[in-house]
Amino acid sequence: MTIFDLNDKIDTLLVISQKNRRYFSRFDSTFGYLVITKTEKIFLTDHRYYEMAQEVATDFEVRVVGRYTLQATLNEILQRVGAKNVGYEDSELTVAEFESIKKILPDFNFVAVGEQLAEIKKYKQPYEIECVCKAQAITDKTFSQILDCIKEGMTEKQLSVKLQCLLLQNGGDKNSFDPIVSFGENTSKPHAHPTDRVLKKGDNVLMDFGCIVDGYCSDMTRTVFFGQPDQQIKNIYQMVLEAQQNVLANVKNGMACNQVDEFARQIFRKYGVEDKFTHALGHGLGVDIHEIPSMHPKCDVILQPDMFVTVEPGLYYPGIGGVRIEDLILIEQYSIKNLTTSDKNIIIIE
Ligand SMILES: [Mn+2]
Repeated sequence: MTIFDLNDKIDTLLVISQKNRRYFSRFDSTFGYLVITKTEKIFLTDHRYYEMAQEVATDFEVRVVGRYTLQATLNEILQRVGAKNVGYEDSELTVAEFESIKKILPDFNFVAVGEQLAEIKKYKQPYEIECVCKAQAITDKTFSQILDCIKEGMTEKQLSVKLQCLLLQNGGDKNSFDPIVSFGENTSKPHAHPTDRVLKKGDNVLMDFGCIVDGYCSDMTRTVFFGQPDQQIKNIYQMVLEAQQNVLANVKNGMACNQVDEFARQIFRKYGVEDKFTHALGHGLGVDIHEIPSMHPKCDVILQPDMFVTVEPGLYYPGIGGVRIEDLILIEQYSIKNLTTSDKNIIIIE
């Protein structure tokens, strides 16, 4: 499936954003333009990237362009390929960027294709699946190593740095997002920023982290206990685990996201704690850490083979703490593949 199958109004796609340039060409650069038609693929970039782009973006004709020659070169190429209706990334460009593009390319009609691009990116190619699997394997390995690094008196920030070092040492190219690391009462904030809060016996420790390998993200969350937890937070953990297991046992190809979300919510409803699950069940990922679909009660996107989604129920009690457990799954025709292999039974670090 290509963009031209999803939008028959356009004859050419102009890619400007770094993420989508990376997506289509597999080459990461801070400056460049892709011109894609049904038969031609051209990568314009400057001298800093020219040689590398030729090596990596092998199915593109790579051409050098400077900031001062951009207008003339883009016009010349678009005319040569016979462009009339040019698809552009309305969901990636700023208003100013789009205005400036229209100004330097006045002879072409621009058509917004952001939604169709997201639709294409939703289904992963074998190469993309391989990258995400590698990234998640590194993330699981990092989790197994971080448990030995959790020590009394360390701060959330220090644990976050340790996580990031391990992700890189294990082969990650960089973080897929700033890790969320929180202790004790701070774990009730689902997206807590690490602070100088010091780890004490009896705290729970929430870690949500991932890395990028060859442009593709991983994502996982585990909540562990430092010393014996009190019964209340242990109960919270068991409810979250039951909700996640109910999803993993039932999710399959062909289901709507809101149906899948309901598998978690029905467990929480049974215990009367539904109001403590305050976010969506999960999300797609790929070159971005959050891609479509978002699995929430109003999302009717159907899960289909070659889509990734995270499954991350959580319960949050302000002043007390929270628990989230997140796995990353790949939808396959007759089953699902859970990429996250780390243990989910209660882990108590003594
Ligand atoms: Mn996530």
